[in-house]
Amino acid sequence: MSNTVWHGDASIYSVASDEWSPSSAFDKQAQGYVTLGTTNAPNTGQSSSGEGNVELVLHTPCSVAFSSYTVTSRGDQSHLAAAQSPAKMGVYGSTDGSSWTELGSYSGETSWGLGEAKTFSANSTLGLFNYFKFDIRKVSGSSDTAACVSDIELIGVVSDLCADSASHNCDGNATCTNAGSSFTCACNSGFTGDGVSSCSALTVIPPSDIGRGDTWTKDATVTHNSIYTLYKDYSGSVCSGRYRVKTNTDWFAQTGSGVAFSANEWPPSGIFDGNIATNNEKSGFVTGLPQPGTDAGSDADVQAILQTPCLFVLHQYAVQGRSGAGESIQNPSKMSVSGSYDCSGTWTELGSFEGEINWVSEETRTFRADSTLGAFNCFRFTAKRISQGADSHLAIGDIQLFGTEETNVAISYSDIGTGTSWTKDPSVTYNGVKTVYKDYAGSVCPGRFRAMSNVEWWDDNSWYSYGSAERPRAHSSTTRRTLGSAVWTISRT
Ligand SMILES: [Ca+2]
Ligand SMILES: [Ca+2]
Repeated sequence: MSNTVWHGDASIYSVASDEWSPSSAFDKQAQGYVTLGTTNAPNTGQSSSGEGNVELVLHTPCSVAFSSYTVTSRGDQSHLAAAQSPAKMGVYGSTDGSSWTELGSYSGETSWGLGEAKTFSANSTLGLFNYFKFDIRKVSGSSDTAACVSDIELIGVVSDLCADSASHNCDGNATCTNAGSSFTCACNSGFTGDGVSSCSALTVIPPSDIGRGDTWTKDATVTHNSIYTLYKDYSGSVCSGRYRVKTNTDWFAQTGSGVAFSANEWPPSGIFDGNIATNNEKSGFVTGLPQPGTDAGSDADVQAILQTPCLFVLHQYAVQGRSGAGESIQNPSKMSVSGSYDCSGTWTELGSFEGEINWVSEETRTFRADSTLGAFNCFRFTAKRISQGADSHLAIGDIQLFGTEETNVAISYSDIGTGTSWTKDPSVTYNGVKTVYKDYAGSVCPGRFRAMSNVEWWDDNSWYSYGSAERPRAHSSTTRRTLGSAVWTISRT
């Protein structure tokens, strides 16, 4: 990476063979890194009084302590090697890419030949690092010009704690990342936890066996933006019930709600069917009209809404592109996901991504959602850009939701005590009638339960106790005595 635009950078979608990108400084090849002229100011020559700031940064998967480094000038044109090579440079190390420790520097190197390699020393005692910054402050020529290096080589020792499971304590379902003299652990996609003591598997919805997009039922009685919806009933053990998908946009080869799917239809039910989106299988979604690319002036608003039969806390979501290398440009590069209750009222944004380009066929990318925002049963995925510059159809091959199902809890206790064991409490009234309470110490919703009514009950003979006759004469003995058997089912709203 670099803080300065480089020579020949023509496209964000690919690196040209003659491009002088930062990666060319670390490839052991003659092709090097060149900044884009003097348009980015800092490529200061010897005759200038100031200093430049061209940063060339390398992030390494292993941790490194290096004692020397070799800088090689460009090898194609001697007058450019003499003018553009770094005359003054600072070298820094970091474990996070933001906090830097100076490891070495040189200055006054104004004489560079064609493809000349010069070796400088660095302080290897300052520790292990994963980020290395080479800050070019002066170029070798007199005038301000582009800065160029053909290659930079680090010579030192390498530490890779993550290479051996005996040297780190990450969970088996976590990924280890070297960080200086230590390492970090993060649970893999589909798992949640601290990465060390636990990474527990998240629930996936819709379940992978819910059925391909063309097995869902078109339903003209429920519409979204005047477009019919599609549903599928699932009876498995995970989040069972009716799943419904809604979109606000016509899709490719769309047929009517009373008509069978066409051969090359791309319905929104294909987004949530767990099947790879392939031609003629109705297993993915493609819009009928072109949608904005990354070069467009404004975003699209292509909605794919999944209504789920259970309340679900979303931790992650996996987006899969459609099958076919040429079609991958249709995959979303920008998307957000929001949650709501019953697809009505307020939508809460749970996550988003942007700049996701260069998809390969059938690739899956997983993104994090904010699981602290609560449980929802409607999830709206809004696709805003496709993954190429120009407009084209937008495709979503599949989306899987990773999270936890929120189960309903019954507030119904056989051990709370019969109604006559509750305490009468004239200090708390309801419509002028005293109430009765019971302190419950069970595991679900422990604390004080209070029962109340707006009318006096049968045979209430004392404020202080229940009389033996305090029972309904004209009704079954359970009607009024067993206050503790009232049953409510609560769910989160
Ligand atoms: Ca090179
Ligand atoms: Ca699919």
